[in-house]
Amino acid sequence: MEKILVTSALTYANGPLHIGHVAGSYLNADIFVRYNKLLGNDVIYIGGTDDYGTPISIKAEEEGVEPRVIAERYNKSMKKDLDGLNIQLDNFSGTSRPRHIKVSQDFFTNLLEAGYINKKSLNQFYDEKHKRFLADRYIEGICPHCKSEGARGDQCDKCGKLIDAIDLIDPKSKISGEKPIIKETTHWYINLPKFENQLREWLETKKYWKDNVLNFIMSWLNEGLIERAITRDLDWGIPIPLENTKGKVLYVWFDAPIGYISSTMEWAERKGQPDLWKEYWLNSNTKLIHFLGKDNIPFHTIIWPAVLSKQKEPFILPYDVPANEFLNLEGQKMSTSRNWTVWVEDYLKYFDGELLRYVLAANAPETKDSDFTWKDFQNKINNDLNNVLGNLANRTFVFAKKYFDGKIRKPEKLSELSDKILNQSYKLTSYIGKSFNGYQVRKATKLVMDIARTGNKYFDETKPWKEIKTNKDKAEETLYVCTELLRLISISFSPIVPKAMKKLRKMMNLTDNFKWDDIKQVPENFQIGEVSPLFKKIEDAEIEKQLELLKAIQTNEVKIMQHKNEIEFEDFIKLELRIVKIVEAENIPKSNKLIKLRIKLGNEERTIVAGIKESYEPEELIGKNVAMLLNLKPRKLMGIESQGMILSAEDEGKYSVLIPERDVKEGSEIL
Ligand code: B3M
Ligand code: ZN
Repeated sequence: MEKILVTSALTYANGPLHIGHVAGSYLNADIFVRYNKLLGNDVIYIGGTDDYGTPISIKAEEEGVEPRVIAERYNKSMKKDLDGLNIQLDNFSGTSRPRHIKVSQDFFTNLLEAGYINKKSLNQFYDEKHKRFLADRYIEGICPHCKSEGARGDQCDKCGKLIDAIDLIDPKSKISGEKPIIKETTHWYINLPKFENQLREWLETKKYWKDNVLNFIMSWLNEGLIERAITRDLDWGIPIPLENTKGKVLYVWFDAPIGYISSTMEWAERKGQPDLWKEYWLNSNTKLIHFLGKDNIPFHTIIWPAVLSKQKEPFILPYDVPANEFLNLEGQKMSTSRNWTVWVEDYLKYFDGELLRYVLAANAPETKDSDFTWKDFQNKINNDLNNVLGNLANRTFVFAKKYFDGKIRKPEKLSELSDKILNQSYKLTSYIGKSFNGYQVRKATKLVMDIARTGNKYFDETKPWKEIKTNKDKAEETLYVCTELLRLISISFSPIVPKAMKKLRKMMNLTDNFKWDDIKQVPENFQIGEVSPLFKKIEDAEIEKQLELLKAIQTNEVKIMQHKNEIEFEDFIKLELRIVKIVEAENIPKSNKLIKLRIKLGNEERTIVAGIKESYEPEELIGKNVAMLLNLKPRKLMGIESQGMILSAEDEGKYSVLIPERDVKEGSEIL
């Protein structure tokens, strides 16, 4: 029995899950895990969200909420979407949880004490207007390596190279859009050159890694390793565990992989065996396998092993890093900011998760980028799952029910053809196993379909509908062979479409509790149970609808509404909402957004600063009864203390204050 620790890259919690995430690092991991569980290996599957870093804080600023709110929201929604796709992680954590913070700080301290971190002063881009250093995604420019536009301060999407922000050509602040100035700051660097020999030696033992991964690493090493900053000047992040370092946090890529460990700790704790994580992470027999997209390669194969190797405890290093290439959508690069993707949440409103699992497996971007198109989705479901596999099951079972009452015996002696077909298929299942083991789900998918195709051809050739009239045993033989093929499929296809295979097994009265080795347990007879179609075809109209939605979202006809975290009723009643009368209103000089209001309720008056100047002239507001939040902590805006907030609806930047539908007394409570 092998011990295997599988991880999926921790997804940034700055938006919901989309099919690019699924194809990049989740589905392939889930399939691998399911296969290994069938083999009886001791495998745990760990993941979670990457909660820090500029993707999350930028999103939070856009929404005007705390980054934690964003991180928690998407952590929850991703977990739900993964469940919807039957991707079963043993633990799904998030890096903003307290345990992770502590573990990450210890990792930093250990590395520092071991002498692999240097503190240095350096020049960095600084947004003068917003008085902030511009880390990572807060700055964009032209890539110094490949000269393509839109490179970010941490990495270039085009060539995948890591970037030192200061090297960006023609840099612009993401916050103000302006050219930043250069200012001195201090950061802590990991001394990668000092790891070079060690890393080269270690990588020598990794000749079995995928070519795309090895090529990437070698080009990196050959360019020479340099020291890399592992801290940032940001508010959102893990504070570095040193005195007098306020405002300095760990670089998100330093703490993120540590999330695999803290998530495993969380898992162990949930199981009531808090030390269980050590049996994986501190056990040289464990195979640590990181599933990820290609842009994450350098962090997992250079920096991460370096960091792991200098801890006080003997952590294992990655055994394999099967990185996938990218998935495009309808021939174009996926882009979440342009909404050019398929969100899992939306997908699940229309189709079963199993179907996506199949299509993404059949089309996995394993060795090169691949393309998801809705037309291809339909073709694969209709042709492969329905016409090939579903058809084999249906014709075999229906026939068996009709003429044999569902009871199919193994013939005393198989014909040469039947023998050949079965042997071939047993062999194919062992290739399928090898493909799973080698992270080749595309190939595994094709081989399963080959078995089903062979079955259909054999059915056609042996013509049981003819034989039944003259030679009933011959017909029964065909049914036996086809049912046996379906049994093989129900095991070997189950890592890819577990739910459908469960259904298939149920029709054959086979248990859910099976192992890969059961492939060899050839049954003497089958008893077919209730028969129903295994899959359903997808109509053209369903596909057209998806294409329309995709277009509509792009052209902004339909806005994807991103909902906030659920709250308790108790949270709601904490808000004191009332109707108040506006008695005075005046523009605030020098501000193009703010109006100063005086409001009255009963004998009480308050001052409010409201950001509605672009939508109202002050005079229009006087005398209106409007909705207000009273118990918001007072805030100073343009030097004026605002004692509450007027509620208004926003529509494309225009505000409309909320007015009760009938006349109500000022002070009336809003419930
Ligand atoms: N969050 C990048 C990504 O989502 C990053 C992965 C972290 S893995 C430790 O692609
Ligand atoms: Zn580049």
